[in-house]
Amino acid sequence: MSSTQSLALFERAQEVIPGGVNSPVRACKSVGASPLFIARADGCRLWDADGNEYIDYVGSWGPMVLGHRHPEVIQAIGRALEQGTSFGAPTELELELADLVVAAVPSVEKIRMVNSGTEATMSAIRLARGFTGRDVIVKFDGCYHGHADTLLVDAGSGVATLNIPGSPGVPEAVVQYTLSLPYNDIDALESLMTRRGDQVAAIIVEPVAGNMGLVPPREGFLEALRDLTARHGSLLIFDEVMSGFRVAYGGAQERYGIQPDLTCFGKIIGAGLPVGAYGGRRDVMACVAPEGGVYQAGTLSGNPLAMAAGIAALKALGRPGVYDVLEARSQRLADGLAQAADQAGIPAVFNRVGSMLGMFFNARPVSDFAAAKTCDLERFAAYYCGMLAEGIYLAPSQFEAGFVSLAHTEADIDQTVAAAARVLNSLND
Ligand code: HOZ
Repeated sequence: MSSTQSLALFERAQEVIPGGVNSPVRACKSVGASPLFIARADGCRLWDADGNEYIDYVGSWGPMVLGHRHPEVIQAIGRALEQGTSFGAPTELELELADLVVAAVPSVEKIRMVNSGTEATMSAIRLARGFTGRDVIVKFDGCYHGHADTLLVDAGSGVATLNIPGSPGVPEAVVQYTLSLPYNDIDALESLMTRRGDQVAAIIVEPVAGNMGLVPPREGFLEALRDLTARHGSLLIFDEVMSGFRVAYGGAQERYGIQPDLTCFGKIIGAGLPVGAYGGRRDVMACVAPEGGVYQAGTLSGNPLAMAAGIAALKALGRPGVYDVLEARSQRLADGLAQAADQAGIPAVFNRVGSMLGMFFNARPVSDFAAAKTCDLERFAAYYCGMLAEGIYLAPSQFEAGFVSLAHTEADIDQTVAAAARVLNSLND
């Protein structure tokens, strides 16, 4: 496979873009590779600038639940485009998308559209502080809630990939109120809430953690979060940027039967266009300006192209049977990969919730960030490069999740498993 064009573009990009990329993990540094420049995508496939074809399990980091270029999404964007690209004024489209989310997610009574997951979590934190009059925020090690200053503490995703604790440029004073606990550790949570519960504005959590690889919530963890926040008058914020409309139509909160006070959404509700949103209890959302005093604004919020794409995607995802198909295809992939690793004699852990997957080169279960960090990252890098050479496009970091879409057929899954078997066997040589 030649990568001449991608390499040349990366050379040029490094001259004018920091690290040659607009988001750090894309640089592929931790797997010792160079990024592919993508020319186009269709269904579950991508083509790079050199014309090489790949089966895609990144799906633009999650939003492509329907696959790339879903016809209804493309048509909806086309129709919206004819009317104009941005008005900075209310539209019927944003109302329609809000109605769809409110109908799908019972804990969300009102919703505010923004432009990214980062903006959604940042705004939800401000709202929680404004509503409760408290300052302390609790998060979990290895969860990533975007790059707002307050939340860049022991974060996953790119921060974990680069193996840094936080970021220069974030003043100590800004994160003094952010406390981070081990994911899935109910004892640590209870102990903290007993000591400081009356100072905690909110606990924010990825109900299915997808930024330290894929780590499911252990039984009772989300229930404990709900119970402790309610008992101490703190808000529970679910960051469903990845899991919303992904692990079930109503997200992780539907799958696990837990109602948070606030929920953050991201790219999925815009079918991959730049969208985010935060929503929740009516009394809490009433504090958002102009209804209340907690300020948050944005010219591109509720952008008509993004709203149109999101409406089409949510309507398609709401059809009967969609999540059964996703579940079955994802199960087939996870089982196939586990069997391939087993036959190759390579210790590996496969975590899966719906169509979100994580593969760790580790003999022991991975249920938190500490465990994810003990995995064999060199082996992951070799696996990543081997799979890429086989035409399988994975996230270039063990601290990211993989995503199956409706466009992945059983034949695509079987092709992937066969490739993985060859690569895993070669890792043993
Ligand atoms: N941190 C993002 C996913 N967890 C990756 C963003 C990107 O590179 O597009």
